[in-house]
Amino acid sequence: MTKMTPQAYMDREAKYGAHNYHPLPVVLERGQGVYLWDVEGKQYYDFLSAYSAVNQGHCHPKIIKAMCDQAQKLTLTSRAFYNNVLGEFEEYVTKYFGYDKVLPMNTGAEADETAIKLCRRWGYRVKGINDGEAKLIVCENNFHGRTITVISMSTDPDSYGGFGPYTPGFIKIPYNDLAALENALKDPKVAGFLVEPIQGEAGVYVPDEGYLKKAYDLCKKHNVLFIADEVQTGIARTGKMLACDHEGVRPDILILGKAISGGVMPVSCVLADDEIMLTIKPGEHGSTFGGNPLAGKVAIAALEVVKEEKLAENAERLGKIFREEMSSIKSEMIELVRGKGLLNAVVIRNKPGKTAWDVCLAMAENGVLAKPTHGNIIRFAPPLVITEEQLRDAIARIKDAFKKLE
Ligand code: IF1
Repeated sequence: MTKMTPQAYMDREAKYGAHNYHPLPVVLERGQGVYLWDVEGKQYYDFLSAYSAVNQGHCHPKIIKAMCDQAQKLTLTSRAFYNNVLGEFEEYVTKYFGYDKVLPMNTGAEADETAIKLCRRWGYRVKGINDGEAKLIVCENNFHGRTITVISMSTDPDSYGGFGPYTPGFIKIPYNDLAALENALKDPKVAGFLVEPIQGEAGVYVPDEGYLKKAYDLCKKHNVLFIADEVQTGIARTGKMLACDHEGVRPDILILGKAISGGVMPVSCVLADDEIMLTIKPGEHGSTFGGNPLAGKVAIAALEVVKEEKLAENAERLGKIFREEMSSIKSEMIELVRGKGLLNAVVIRNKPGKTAWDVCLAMAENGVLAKPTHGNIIRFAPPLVITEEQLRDAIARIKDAFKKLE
């Protein structure tokens, strides 16, 4: 069997797969830690980490072992019956993040949908909003997933365009704008405020220092739930276990996904205290795979790795070095560098032949993988297991890519 060329792999996907992505022309075959290898054996540093799902590094041995051991025993029972793992995961993750209860799902979008349902249900059963009239405040330029209700919150035409009609009940306000939030909170039908502590997809927008805490306090003043979508910013990515931890904010509803499984399989969940969580009764929400035993064991191992390997501390320390080094690059192309921990972005002054895409192609040539968002922003998010030596090697390759394009 002759080896397929990279182009043959890409052509096959184009022929048989939906065209809902435009990937960089790299065909990957293996991953280990911070490294990826393509089908021709070329090695890369992964600076996307599957959009922050692989914080623990590719194929982490402890997580893979947990998966393989459980996979030989029992992978799925559905919630029609009990099993011996779900409770172990529920106890572990609620104590890990400090909440009464957890509702396990699979994807981030499902967890956001679950949070919206919990918030509305709390609005009706606890706050006393008329049934069917609850509203949720969201931020412009948000990204919470791709389902119809979630894109109904979006202000990005690429996300919502051509998919209407949309779910009603969302009030959109500017991000990082406390006056706009205070004004929107005057509406007594508002049940919750859903926010990303850092807007990842929008281009790693870090709000002003104190924004999250003040927003939380305003929500409490108006008996409104503060809901944090930490699907991308959570699990040590920004230098703390949660991005909300930088301001000591404890969300009323916490949404997790991506790296809670170390990128090994889809696992997501919503954490809340009893007053909120118990408003959903048996048979009113769930999913076939939500809380399956395989996911439970994988997530426990993935979360243990975060603490055992001090990934938050590593992200905090190396993130500072990354931003310093990137800010020192003398290049007309670089407009600014921003981020927190190892969630960073470089804004590019796009010119013909010198766009963010061209930079990503040049970096791939140099063995570093990253991808632009919104045309001119390159997000840099390596696995949090990266060492200083590996980071500095990758930075040298990134600098060289910029130099080649000058
Ligand atoms: C794609 C973006 C990132 C998320 C936050 C919920 C979800 C995501 C803060 C939904 C997912 C992924 C989705 C993926 C690319 C990636 C992405 F560019 F789309 F926006 F990371 F920034 N909340 N983000 O970031 O989680 O349902 O995907 O498990 O859709 O292209 P999911």
